Amino acid sequence: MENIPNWKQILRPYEQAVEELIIKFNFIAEDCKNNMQYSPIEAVTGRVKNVSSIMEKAASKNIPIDEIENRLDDIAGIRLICRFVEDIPKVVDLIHQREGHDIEIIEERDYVSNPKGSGYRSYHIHIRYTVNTFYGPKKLNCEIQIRTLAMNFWAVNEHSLKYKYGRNIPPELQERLKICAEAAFKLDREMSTIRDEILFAQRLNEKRESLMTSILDNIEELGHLGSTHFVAEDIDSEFLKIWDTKDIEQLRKFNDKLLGFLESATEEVL
Ligand code: 0O2
Repeated sequence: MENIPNWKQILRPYEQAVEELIIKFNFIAEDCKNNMQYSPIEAVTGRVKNVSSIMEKAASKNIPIDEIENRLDDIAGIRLICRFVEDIPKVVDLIHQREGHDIEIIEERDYVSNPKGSGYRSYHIHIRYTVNTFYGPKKLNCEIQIRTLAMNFWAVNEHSLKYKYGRNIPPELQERLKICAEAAFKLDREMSTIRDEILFAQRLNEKRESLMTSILDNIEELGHLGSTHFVAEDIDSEFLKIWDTKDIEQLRKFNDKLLGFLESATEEVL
């Protein structure tokens, strides 16, 4: 009988890899937002495959236990979710830029242009990633899946059904899932036609929120300084009026006015 592997110990570096990669991709997303006002990465998730799923996959591919780590690509898995299908190649480019640095690209599979028979769409990149563990450096296989929100919605639901039917989904249900996959892809294409409008609205919302935060901070600060310019009721009622209009230009002017008050209030204190 084969010895039972110490899975806890084997999977530990994979946990480290997943955590590190989640942090790295979240930083990339944030930096994209700060520098280009938009990130092609909407959300980052990751997981280490559970032991029963590893064993099941290894058995289905006739992989002996001692070769599992070398031959299974997705013990560590990262999922990068995009809003729009056009974002997928941009995310792929971001990953290509890291090739040879912290990531070694092994293989790419474009199930977006060539969906699977099930209807599954996603872009897969198999990488090798080195983690520095307590026992020294270790190179690990990891799969990055890049897909849109709509593709993810489909895949997550289909995955649940696969579990329910032990991977043998009845043919009639499979057909309906294919129709759903096409509907999800149609949704992606339709959304792309109004992409600019959506992104403009998103930027406007973010600008409005940051102005609101700044206005509330400045009002609070003026209150603390007890400025002679600061008549709480007047400021409050002016703020509520402008808040009702939701007009960015008026919010900006009001915020500039508060900043002016703050400047002279600070001089008064000094
Ligand atoms: P889990 O539970 O998500 O980990 P291969 O024999 O090499 O072609 P392999 O190794 O499965 O097949 O690679 P492939 O096809 O690139 O699939 C890897 C992973 O992609 C799967 O892992 C799923 O996460 C996802 N995937 C692939 N096809 C489908 C599909 O039809 N439906 C859904 N929902 N996901 C899919 P696991 O281990 O199968 O599953």
